[in-house]
Amino acid sequence: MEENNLHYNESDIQVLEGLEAVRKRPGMYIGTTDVKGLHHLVWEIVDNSIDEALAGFCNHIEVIINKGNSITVRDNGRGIPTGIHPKTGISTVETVYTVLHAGGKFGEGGYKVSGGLHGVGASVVNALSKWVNVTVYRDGKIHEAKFADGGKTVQKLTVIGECEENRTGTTVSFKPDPDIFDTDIYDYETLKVRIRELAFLNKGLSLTIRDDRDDEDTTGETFHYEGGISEYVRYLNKSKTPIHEEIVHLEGEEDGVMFEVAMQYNSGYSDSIYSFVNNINTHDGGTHEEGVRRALTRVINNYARKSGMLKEKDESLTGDDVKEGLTMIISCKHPNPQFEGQTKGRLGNSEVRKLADSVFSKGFERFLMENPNEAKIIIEKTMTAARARVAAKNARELSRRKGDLDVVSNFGGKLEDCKEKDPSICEIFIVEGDSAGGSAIKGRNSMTQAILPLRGKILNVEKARLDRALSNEEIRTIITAFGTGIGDNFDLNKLRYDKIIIMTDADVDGSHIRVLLLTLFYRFFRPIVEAGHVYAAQPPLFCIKHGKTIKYVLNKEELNSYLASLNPNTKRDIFRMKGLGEMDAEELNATTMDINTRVLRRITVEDAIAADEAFSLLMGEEVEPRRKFIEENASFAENLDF
Ligand code: 1YM
Repeated sequence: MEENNLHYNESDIQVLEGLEAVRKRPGMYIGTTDVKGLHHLVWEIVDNSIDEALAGFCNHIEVIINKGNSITVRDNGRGIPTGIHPKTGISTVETVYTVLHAGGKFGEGGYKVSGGLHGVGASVVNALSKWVNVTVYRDGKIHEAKFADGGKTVQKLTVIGECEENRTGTTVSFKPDPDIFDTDIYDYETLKVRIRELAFLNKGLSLTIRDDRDDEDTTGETFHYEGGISEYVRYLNKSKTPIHEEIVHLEGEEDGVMFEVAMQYNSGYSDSIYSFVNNINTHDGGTHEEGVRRALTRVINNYARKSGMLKEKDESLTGDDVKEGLTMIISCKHPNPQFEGQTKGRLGNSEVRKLADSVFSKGFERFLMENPNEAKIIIEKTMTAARARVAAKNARELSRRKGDLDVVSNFGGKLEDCKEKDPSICEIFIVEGDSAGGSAIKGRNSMTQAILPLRGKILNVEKARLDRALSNEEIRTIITAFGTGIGDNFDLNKLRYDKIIIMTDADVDGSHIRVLLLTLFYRFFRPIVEAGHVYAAQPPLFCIKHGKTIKYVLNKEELNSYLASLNPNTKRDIFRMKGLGEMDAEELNATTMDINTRVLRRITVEDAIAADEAFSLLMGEEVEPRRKFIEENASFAENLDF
């Protein structure tokens, strides 16, 4: 046996040259030699087990990170064939592990549907490893082959023992070559996420992952989903609120192409649509996705019209309307997939478009017919999306006609923070406009007062469309500044300021911005409002000077009562105050910022609710009040970035 290994013949030399090519240009075969490439090796081996599972011979795959960051992959399939391969004259196991591109079809029947980014296989892993051991359980025997230093055979396939007649499978262990890879440390979480995904995508298959690097005795985690991609959809909707119980699951097959889709709507506004071909994520979509999207829009429109929910005069629902709040997994298994695009992330096979369309439309039509209650909920959801879209468009056009475009500009929030870190003495002023922002920065106490100037006034706080609101730079700046996080991660204890002070002009535009901010706070930071941290600065309308006294008052009533309190013979000057933007730093400080002279009004939850209601009206069902509101508040409506 030992002797055998030292004899190289003609074909051995060819093989070594092949593997040497892989070592010279590893990037060509596995993409990168960073941490991503390191993990890629695992998937190349796992892919062979997945193929065996898809062929119907394997139902359990195990991945173990061993001490020293070597990997073991084990399956209970038929075991790689152990006989002599007719073309190479060496065992099939050795052929698979040493001949480049030999991972494809050897045996009869069954097609390779899985496959990594580069469609390479076991021989590439061998070429890039310090050592590889392959053990095959087959025909009651345990066979073993060993390779080292970039794929050189150090032990030809040898029977090393016996096993039960019915025990079959393949176990492969390998240690990536540290000379090739930038890092040799495997990340459990990375492997686990993909293992779980593979379990979702291949129903009935059990996949186990275990980390043996520390001394603790772990059993690892096993993923197994009888429901396949339906359970994937349920998993993705776990932290959301589904609007119908049953997950729609449709599948079909034609000419060896398998197509499957699972979907469920939730009450949210964003969509999560993921598609896969042969277990690979097609992040740029392709024909399978196109077929489904087309069919979804068509079937929903047909049903909505037939059921009378959508009237003759109503516009058809768009592709965007029907995917609001939709969680969907599309999975296609294809014997000969054509991947297109820069990153090969799009399926190009044109016949799949028709298959996807027909499987989806037939199945989904039937689902709607058989589940009228769920159908109604789904159609209503898409019609609400359509109404929101139309309302937003109308609001824009209406104010555009009124020539109110000048107020449209971009925020670009830049926080001027305070130096003090103790939240209990810090305050943040959210200031309307750049010039007021500039004066506020000059006039502030920089130890305890932070300034966030808002440029223009586009704020996206469209009802609960959280993901879109988060794309607004201003809102992100506000979230960052507050420090509390939002949604599930919200933590009031992390609030970085004791007072959040909205500083806007005492005019119509100022009050609009205040409404927008309050709505934002009410929806995303309600506990901050409830705890009484939010204030509105009250810039004075009048200034009275008499002798050495300067007195600011908020309104006419206060002015009158103050004047009445003075000696009628006192000589006094009364000034009407300018807007925030026209005050210099000193004036701004004296009137609205200095804690000794300013007037703040604490915002109550009721104030915030009132602001929110103004929004709801705009987004609401009732057409007439909404039209009136938009007309009366054109510039306000225009400032909403729907
Ligand atoms: C831990 C890695 O490689 N399992 C595996 C691989 C093969 C088979 C079974 C298999 C395939 C076929 C017939 C066939 C492979 N065989 C080949 C080749 N696990 C792992 N399990 N019998 C067994 O495709 O017809 C390549 S991979 F080429 F030898 F058939």
